[in-house]
Amino acid sequence: MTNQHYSKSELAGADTPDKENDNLKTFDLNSARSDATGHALTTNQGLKIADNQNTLRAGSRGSALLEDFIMREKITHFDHERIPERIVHARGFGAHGVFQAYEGNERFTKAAFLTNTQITTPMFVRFSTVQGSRGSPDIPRDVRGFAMKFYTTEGNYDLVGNNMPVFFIQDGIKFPDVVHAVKPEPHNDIPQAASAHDTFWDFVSLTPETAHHVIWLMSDRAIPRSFRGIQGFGVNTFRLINAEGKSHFVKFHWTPMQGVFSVLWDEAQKINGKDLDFNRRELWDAIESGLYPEWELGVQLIPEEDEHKFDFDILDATKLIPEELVPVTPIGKITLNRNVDNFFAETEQVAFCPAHVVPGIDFSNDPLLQARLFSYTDTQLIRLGGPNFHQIPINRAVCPFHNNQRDGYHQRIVHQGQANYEPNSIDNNWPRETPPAPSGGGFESYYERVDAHKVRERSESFNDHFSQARLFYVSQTPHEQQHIKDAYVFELTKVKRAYIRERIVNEMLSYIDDDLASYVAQKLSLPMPPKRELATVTPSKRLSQEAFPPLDIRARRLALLVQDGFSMQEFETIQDWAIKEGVILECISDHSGFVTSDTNATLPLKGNYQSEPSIFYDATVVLGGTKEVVPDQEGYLMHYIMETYKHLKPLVFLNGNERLITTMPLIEPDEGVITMPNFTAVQEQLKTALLKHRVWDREMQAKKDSGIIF
Ligand code: HDE
Repeated sequence: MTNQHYSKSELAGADTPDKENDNLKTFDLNSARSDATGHALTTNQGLKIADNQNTLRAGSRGSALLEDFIMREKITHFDHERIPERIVHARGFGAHGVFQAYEGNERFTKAAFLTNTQITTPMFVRFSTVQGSRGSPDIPRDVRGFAMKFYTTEGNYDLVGNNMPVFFIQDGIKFPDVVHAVKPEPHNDIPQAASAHDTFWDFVSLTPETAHHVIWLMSDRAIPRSFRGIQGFGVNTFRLINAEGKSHFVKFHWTPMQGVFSVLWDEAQKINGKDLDFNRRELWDAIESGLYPEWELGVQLIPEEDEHKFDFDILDATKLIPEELVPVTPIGKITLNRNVDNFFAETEQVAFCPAHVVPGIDFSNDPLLQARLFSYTDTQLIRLGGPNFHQIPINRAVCPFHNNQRDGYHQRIVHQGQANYEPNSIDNNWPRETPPAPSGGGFESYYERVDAHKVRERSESFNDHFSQARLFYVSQTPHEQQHIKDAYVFELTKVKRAYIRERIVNEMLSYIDDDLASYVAQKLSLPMPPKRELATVTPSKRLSQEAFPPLDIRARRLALLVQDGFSMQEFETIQDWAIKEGVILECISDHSGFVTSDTNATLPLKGNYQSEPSIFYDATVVLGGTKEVVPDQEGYLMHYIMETYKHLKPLVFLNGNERLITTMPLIEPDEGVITMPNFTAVQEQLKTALLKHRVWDREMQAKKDSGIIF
C-alpha cells in the first residue's frame, strides 16, 4: 500500500530501524496467499513433482532428455501464455464495483438493474488508452476507454464508452483507416502511443469530420491525472424503452464525484518515462486504501418525437448534445471497490460488446454504433481463441444461461441430454423461448418502421463538421484554450511534411477559430491562415473540466520533504490532517531509508528526490525543524521545488524554510506558494489550492510575462 500513514507507535518505537521489517510493514502478507496455499506442486495432470529445479539430463553435465515431460509441459505452457492484444485499447486496467439505481427510472426504461432499487448490481470496469500497445505508458495524449460490464439479473449489459463524448468518424467503415493512421507508422513501427506523426495528421487533414474529436484530443481531457478523474460517455445514441413500449433516444454520461482533472503536457511526458504505470498504480492504491472512486450515471433523454429538433443529427457520433439543450438526469451510482485478483484472468480476458444489452435498452441507427455491434464479438473470436469466451469467469453472466450452442474451442461446460436443437420433443422443447414483458421478460427489438432504398451514402444532416469543434473551443477557460493551442503546435511540430501542417491550419483550424489558427500558424512559421465565416455558437459551460470540481481532496498525494532534525510535532500535525482528509502523505529526502526527527524518533521514507519526483504528487511541503533544510550540491532539491512550481502545484514552506525561495529567483509569490511557521496556519489554504487542482493564474501570468499570450 502506498498510503503511507505512519503510526505513532511505529515512529516512537523505531529508534533503531530494522530495514527488513520496515519493508514488510508496507505489505499485507495475507494478500500474498494463493489458491495453491497448502497444496503440492503438480503437473497439469495432477502428478506430484519432486524436482522443479533441474531438467532431466544424461549426466549432470550432459544434454537434456526429450523424455522430460515435466520440463516440456512447463515450457510449452509458458510459450503460449500470451494472447493477441486488443487491436485498439490494448493497454487497460480493470476493477470490480457495484451499481445502485436511483428511484424513478421506470419512467423511461424497464431494465431491472436500472429500476429495481433493491438490487445492487455487480460490475467490472476497464479503463484503457487507444493507441498504444499493452506495454505502453499510461499518459500518452490519447482517448481513454471506459468500458463497463453490469452483471444484471437479466443478462450482462455492457456500456462501452470513452472519456470524450464524440468520435473521429461518422461511419464504422472508416474505423480501420483512422486506427491505422494513428497507430505507429507501418514502415518503422514509430512512434509508440502517440498521435504526433505524419500519418495521423495526414488522415485528419483529409477528413474534416474528425475536427471535433481531434480538438478534444488536443485538450487536457487527453492527459488525465487519474482514472478516478475522468468523465465517461456512451458516445453513440442508444434507446431506452419503458414497460409501455415508449422509446426515448438516450446519451449516457458518467460523472466522477472526484472531479475531472488532468496533468500538464510536460508532466505527462515525464511521468511516462518515470512511471509508465502511473494511472493504474494510482487507481490500485486508492482502492487498496479504501478510497473508493464513485461516478454518477446519468442520461440525456430525447423523446422519439424530438429526434429532428436539433441543428445536428443525433445519429451522428461526431456531435454531442449540449447539456443546456438536454440536461443530464442522474439515474444511479457506480462505486469501484475491489481490485482484481489476477490481471490476465480478469482485465485481459474481459470481453465487452455494445450488443450486450438487456430488455429496456436498445440501439439507434447511428452508423458507427451499427458497425460496433458486429466488430466486438468478431474480435473476441481471434483474441480469446473461439466462440466460448462468454464462459471465461469474468465474462460469465450471473443469471442462468442455456441454449443449443455447443462444442467449439475451450468448451468448459459438459452439456447433458440428447436434444441440442429446437424445437425438440425429446426434452419437452427445453430450453424454451420467453415471451416479452408483460407475460415474460424475453428481449424484443424496438418496433421501428424501416422503409428505404439500399444506398451507400451519408445523410446531409451529417455535413457540418466545424460548428461543434468551435463550440468546444469557445467553451473552454483561457488556460484550457492555451493548452489546446500548445497541443496543436506540439503535435504538428512532429509532423515532417509541411503541406500536412499547412492543410490542418488552413482547412481545419481556420474553420474553428481565428485566434487558434493564427497562433498555430505563427508558432509553426506558416503563412497566416485565411479568415473564414465562423459558426455562431453559445458556449456550453459543462464542456470545460472546470465545471467538474472535486468534492474533497481524498487520495490526493502530498510530497513531504524532510531532513534529519525535522519537527516531529509538526509532522504529526500534518499526518493527522492527511488522515482526516484522506490525503496520501509520503516522506521524501535526499536519501532513502529513514530520517531522524528533533525528538530522535525515526521516520521511514518513501524514497529520495530522484525515485519519487514531484510529478508523482499534487503538492510539495518542505518541513523544517531544528536544522534548516539544506539544498544538496547536485541540485535535486532545488529541481524538486522548481518542478513543483513549474507544474503549477501548491508549494508549502514551513518553519522558516521560505528562505529557500530566495535561492530560486524564478519563484514568484502567488496563492499557491504558501509560507508559514506551522502547518495549522496553512492547512485551509492548502486544501483550497488542492481543490482547485492547479494554480492556473501562475501559468497565465508566466505566458503573459513572456509575451506568449497576445
Ligand atoms: Fe471500440 N473497439 N470500436 N469504440 N472500443 C474495441 O473490441 C470498434 C468505438 C471502445 O476495455 C475492440 O474488444 C469499431 C467508439 C472501448 O476491452 C473492437 C468502432 C467507442 C474499447 C472495437 C469503434 C469505442 C473498444 C477492440 C467504430 C466509444 C475497449 C478490442 C465503428 C463509445 C474495451 C475489443 C475493453 C474496443 C471496434 C468505435 C469504445 C475492435 C469498429 C465510438 C472502450 O472490436
